[in-house]
Amino acid sequence: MNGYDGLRVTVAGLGVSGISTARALARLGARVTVVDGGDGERQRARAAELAGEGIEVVLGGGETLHGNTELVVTSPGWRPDSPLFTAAAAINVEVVGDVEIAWRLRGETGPPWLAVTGTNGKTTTVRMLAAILEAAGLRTAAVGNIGTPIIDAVLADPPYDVLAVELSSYQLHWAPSVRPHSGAVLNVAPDHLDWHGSMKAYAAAKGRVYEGNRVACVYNAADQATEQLVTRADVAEGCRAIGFTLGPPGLSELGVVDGVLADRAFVADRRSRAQELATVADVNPPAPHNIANALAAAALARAYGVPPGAVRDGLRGFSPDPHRIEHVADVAGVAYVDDSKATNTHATEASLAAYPSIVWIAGGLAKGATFDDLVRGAAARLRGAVLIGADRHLIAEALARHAPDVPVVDLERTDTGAMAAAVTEATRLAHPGDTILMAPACASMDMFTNYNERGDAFAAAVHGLADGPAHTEQ
Ligand code: UMA
Repeated sequence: MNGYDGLRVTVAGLGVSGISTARALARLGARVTVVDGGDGERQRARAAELAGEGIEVVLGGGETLHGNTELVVTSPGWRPDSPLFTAAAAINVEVVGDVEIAWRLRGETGPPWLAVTGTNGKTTTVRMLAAILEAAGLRTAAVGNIGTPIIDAVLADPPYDVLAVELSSYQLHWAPSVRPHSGAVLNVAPDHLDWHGSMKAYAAAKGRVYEGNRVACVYNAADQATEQLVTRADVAEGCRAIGFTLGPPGLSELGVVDGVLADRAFVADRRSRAQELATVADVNPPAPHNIANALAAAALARAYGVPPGAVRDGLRGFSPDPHRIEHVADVAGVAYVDDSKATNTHATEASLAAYPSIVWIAGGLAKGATFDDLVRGAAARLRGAVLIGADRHLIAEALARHAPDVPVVDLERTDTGAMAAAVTEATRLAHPGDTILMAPACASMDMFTNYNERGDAFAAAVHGLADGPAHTEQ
């Protein structure tokens, strides 16, 4: 007998997390209905599969609450003001996310969670963390927002020793009782403001990763907002605040000294000594933001008791995901760089800062962001800009205000050839020695399935250039 047997549950969303939640709760005896606003081929195929497992699916709806629901489990992408949740609140039905269900099922009794959130770098950090834990001989997985549903991970048989968990602000918003072993906020910059309603609400959601931490709250010494979130968190007795810095580490910090990643937090004689963990050259690529990711991953691993040698071996064996400041090709003296993963201004700022003369391909879904600071900071390095996607006018307006002399090509088309056209236009603007940087500062879903597809389209267009003239017909 468990708390879900016979419970009438509505699962909002037939995506990665909704399917995992529906299956897990149905197996526990819950009477599950999945609702989804979509009614496409993909959803119908999934619905048929779940129907075979006794799970009801309602497509093309999801605004009204299904009969006698006692609990709503939402997928992270659903906005908190969705009519379904208003309907649930009106009759006092609880709404939580799949991460909350994972915690309720096995949080206290299953593998400890080493949890990472932040505006940028969390996927890389979680992957680095998993690599380090594996190098220490532990059975682990990188789960959560990274794409592997966390319910599946907590129920895995045989069980994991420890989990490297990526949590988005959406997931944290819907997960009030999660209490990680240790947590890290890498940075906090404006993103997803349309979803959360305000910067304050967004930061507060991120801060939840520190709630109930038992060993370490890991923060970024260069980002005060992360440290403030630690001070506001309610943590277990004895839990320590651990900073990471690109400079020499102070007491209870991890940092960098003479090209060495050094730990002054998890060594007994830390008042007088630092422990070498790895060298900067062990981090791939050794760019500053990535060294910060490595330090955060190392801090969480050390909080879990991983020895220094495993930190080094894990980092050495780690290779980054595609679409993160990825050099695609050089054509006629121009470098083409894919940073499709830069879905917000904070990430784009880091990649624009890395090149002296840039033709910038940008645009997509702005998610409530403004672009003035970004454009003002990069104006002197812009050779030109090519704008794509639904909210490109917002970037065009910022360029007109802060970089009026920079030539801008405004691409109206949104068909499958649009990225090739953008690459062609950018190539026209570029001079030898320039970098054509696709770092959109926006989400991709107006034109692509996800940022991977957007990056692949860019790379295909660049390779098309190298082979001959790019496809430009309308
Ligand atoms: N849907 C509705 N109505 C809505 C919103 C969505 O019916 O108002 C339906 C869609 O038709 C779709 C389903 O809900 O069928 C999708 O749900 P979802 O958007 O929550 O996506 P999932 O497939 O469940 O994936 C989610 C995360 N997605 C989001 O947070 C948007 C994935 O993170 C995550 O990997 C997965 O759970 C497993 O945990 C992706 C992401 O973009 C990578 N995250 C954002 C980010 O990293 O910036 C937060």
